Amino acid sequence: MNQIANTTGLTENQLEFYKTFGYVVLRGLFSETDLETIRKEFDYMMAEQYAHTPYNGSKRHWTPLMDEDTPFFASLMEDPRFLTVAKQLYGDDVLGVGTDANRYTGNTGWHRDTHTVDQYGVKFAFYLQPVTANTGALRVIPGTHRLPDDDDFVNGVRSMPLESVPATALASEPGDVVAFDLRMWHASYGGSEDRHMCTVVYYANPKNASELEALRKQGEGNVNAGVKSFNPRRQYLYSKKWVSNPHRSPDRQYWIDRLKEIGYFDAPGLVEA
Ligand SMILES: O=C(O)CCC(=O)C(=O)O
Repeated sequence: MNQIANTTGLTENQLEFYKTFGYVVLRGLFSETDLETIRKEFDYMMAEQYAHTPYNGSKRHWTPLMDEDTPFFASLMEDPRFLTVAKQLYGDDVLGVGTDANRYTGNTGWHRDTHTVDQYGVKFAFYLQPVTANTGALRVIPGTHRLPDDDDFVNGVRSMPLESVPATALASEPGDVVAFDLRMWHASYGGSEDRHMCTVVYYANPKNASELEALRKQGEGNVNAGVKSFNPRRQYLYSKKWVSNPHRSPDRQYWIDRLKEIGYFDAPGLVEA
């Protein structure tokens, strides 16, 4: 049900599964050749961004990978393997917002990727090492993308040992991609001190005043969660070059115009000064 080989779209069953449970696993989306390129670009950009604090396993490293010095990553938001699926899930006007790379260390606690259910979309996540339930695979609580904002639930989940929360672990091999709704509760347990993980993220286009406001706020949250927490060399999420859309991509131009109109780019530190 939740498996697929190289794809340019989800089947009806997979769509239904995602809508109901909030995730789908896409098996073998990347070829060996893709993975070789991904690893090269990953290593290059991590070294570039963290020359001032080389990785020692004590703190996660994170960096966006959206510019021409990592061309394969830069192409992923427009790659039909992701964009077609994102459009199926959230509509043709879905907004591509980011591609990043991470070196995770140890467990990741239970959380959602949005500050409110009014802000939602899909994260495609792929690990560059095999991960299983007790070695860092993404754990999800199926169906929780449908839960409202609920402090009691937050406190309950976070009051217990991470691994005792009832959840599904999405084991994966390099090349597999896990897609999940940003409102879904997720975590990971038992991962190595240097887990290489990358993401491609799309936001649903806001449909009303509260969704517009939620997306504006998310811009600020993204600066805090990214640039401020991890302190990479580049002190912004989007370069001037990216926003100039050098390849005249119609998809990217639509995203940029809409994100500007919404005020998402107004958050200080989001776009290169
Ligand atoms: O891989 C992990 O440890 C967690 C990933 C995660 O929480 C995320 O991508 O939001």
